Amino acid sequence: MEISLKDRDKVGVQDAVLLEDFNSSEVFVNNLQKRFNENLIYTNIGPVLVSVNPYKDVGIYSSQYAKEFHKKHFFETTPHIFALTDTAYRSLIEENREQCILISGESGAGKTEASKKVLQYIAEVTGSKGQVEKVKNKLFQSNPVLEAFGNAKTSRNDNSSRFGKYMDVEFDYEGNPVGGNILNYLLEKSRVINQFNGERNFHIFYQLLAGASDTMLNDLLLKRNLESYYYLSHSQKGTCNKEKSAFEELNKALTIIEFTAEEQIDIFKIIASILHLGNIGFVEEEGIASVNNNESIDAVCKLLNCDKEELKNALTHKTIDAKGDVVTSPLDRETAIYARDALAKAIYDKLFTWLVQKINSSLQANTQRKNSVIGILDIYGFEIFQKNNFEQLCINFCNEKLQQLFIDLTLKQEQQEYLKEGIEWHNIDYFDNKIICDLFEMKFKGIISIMDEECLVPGNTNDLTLLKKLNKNLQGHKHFKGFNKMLKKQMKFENNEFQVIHYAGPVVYSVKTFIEKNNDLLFRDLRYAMSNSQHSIIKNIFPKSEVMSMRLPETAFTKFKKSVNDLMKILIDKEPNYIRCIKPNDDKRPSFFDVDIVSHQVTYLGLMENLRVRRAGFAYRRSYESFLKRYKCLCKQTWPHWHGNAKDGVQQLICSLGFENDEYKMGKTKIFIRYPKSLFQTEDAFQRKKHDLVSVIKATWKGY
Ligand code: AD9
Ligand code: MG
Repeated sequence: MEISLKDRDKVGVQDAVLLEDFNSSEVFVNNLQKRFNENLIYTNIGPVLVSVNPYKDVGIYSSQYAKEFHKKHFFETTPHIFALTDTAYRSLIEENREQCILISGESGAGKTEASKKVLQYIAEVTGSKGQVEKVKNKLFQSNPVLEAFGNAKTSRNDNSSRFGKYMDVEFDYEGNPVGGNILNYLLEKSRVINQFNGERNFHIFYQLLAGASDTMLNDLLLKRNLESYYYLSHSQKGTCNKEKSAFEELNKALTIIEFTAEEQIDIFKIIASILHLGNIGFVEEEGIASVNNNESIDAVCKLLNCDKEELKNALTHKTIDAKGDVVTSPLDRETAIYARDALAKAIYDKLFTWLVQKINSSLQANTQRKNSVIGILDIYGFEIFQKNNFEQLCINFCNEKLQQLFIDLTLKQEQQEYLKEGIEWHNIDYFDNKIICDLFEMKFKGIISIMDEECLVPGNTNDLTLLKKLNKNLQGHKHFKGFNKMLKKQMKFENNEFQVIHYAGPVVYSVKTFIEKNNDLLFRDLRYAMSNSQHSIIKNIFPKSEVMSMRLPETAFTKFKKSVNDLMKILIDKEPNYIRCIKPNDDKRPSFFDVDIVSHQVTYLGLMENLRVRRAGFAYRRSYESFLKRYKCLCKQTWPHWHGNAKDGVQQLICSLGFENDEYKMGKTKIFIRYPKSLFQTEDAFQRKKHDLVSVIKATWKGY
């Protein structure tokens, strides 16, 4: 680690634990800014890596650059994503400890780019023969596929991932990648039918229309212009050349991941059918809807290989099976549109999960042996918008769970290091957000239970009855606030809203559409029609067994809660490596650091808490060998060579430097230094000495 005297003022410290004032977020942000201005986008907080998105090429990801980090100790390099990945990789290979790399941050902060750099580094330092190369290629190519179907342009990010992703990379005993597995979370399927101003639908729709040949478009019954399709007509228009080459790349990637030619055609038929589905209109007579556009429904039926009359009926009727009494009733126009949109969303969502499963079967390692794993998590960060809805509640719940894991693992890790080194451990005071996780997860009385009850219990329930129930049950909870008529003036929210005080701060949620989104209903008639389709993928993703099942379907939030809890079980057994991504401004502008925007993220990423925990004990620790190697020139007894063991050498060195007893502790393999000041003084002395030594050498040379 280099902390040269003159650089410190200009470029800040590369590890925030070395900041004199570790309680001030101002000082912390200022340090990030200094570094950012010098194109130093990475800073450590101990082992945690903070990354500030430069929005430009800073030239630090070449193969040559990667080699600089290989097999170097974490402390010997500058903070970098390659350094973090190298540490994780070596712990896996040398110490057989399974790893996970947890990447968080808000939209546009650079999470997905970071996950690609992690993969890049792994590819750089591992073998390149036959099967290994093939696996690496597939791991890489899974990205363009998932991004085509799972990413979209939003106001925050032109290539925003609209799903959460956890990817395991499996390694054999030689440390080469031999397989992988991907888990996907909560795709934002509502984007298929509607997009906000200036945003777009998922990339694939534009890629298909721009990139498909005329013959292919003809076969899919499509026209090239976006305006022809209702589901695209509101979205911002895209640039054709980029979409065209992306479509080519997608086709190549699908082939590398071993999707057959038929499967590829079948996937595009589904995408086309969704566009046609959106164009199906309805007319209403005496409250009864009927399809008014035969061309579109014909196209859907042809592409999905399903029966026209059956689909027409399913779009305009609803069958309810109440204890054996089967009743079919017609829908009005509004409900028919709702049913049509629900079908489009369900098809897209299920297609996405099917794609992930297909990728997984292609990535499966062809060995029975248990391989070791590095998991990479690229998941939505904490969201606080002007209007927060059901989706934000799910996402923020997930972030509470990740924070819980973070506390658990970081404190545990810190404690384990002290134990391992034989240093006394004092309990650290921190905010435990378990109380907020419980607010969501408590049986019967938690937010999720109450929502399920309102959704699943038959009766006259709606968003407002749900809110009433939440208020009644959770009133008085320290982290929940319902609307209070008496305090109306003081409250900063409306009577259809409630507030959760998250670990990262208070967030107001509107209950509007909560019931609909949690129910996530697709009428049985439509599921039935899909399960009768002869299209190879559709009949697979709408299995008959599910349609016939009489069990009440799980609600969206409960399903999500289960998948998040499964994820926690996977992560808890692994050694965590954290990358906290920050975006420097809201305009995707290079070289512009907005202090307010960064400070906000520093708070809800929990970075100050993180720094405090790290500093509660010893700010700095280093192995005896590397400490001695760097500073031995500062003591007569250790310079130029120390012949005893490194620990004794460091003891000598420390004594001659005049460290007080409470300033440091000697562990089994490392020295622990309490205050950065002591380290800085040592470093400054070292820099002066180095300068003197260089002058002596130069003078000696001149003499020759
Ligand atoms: V979202 O939650 O999926 O909307 P991410 O994933 O956090 O978001 P992403 O990785 O997609 O953000 O980064 C957004 C953009 O920032 C990229 O398209 C790049 O243009 C830019 N970026 C991110 N990281 C880097 C980097 N290390 N160097 C240069 C970067 N540019
Ligand atoms: Mg992303």
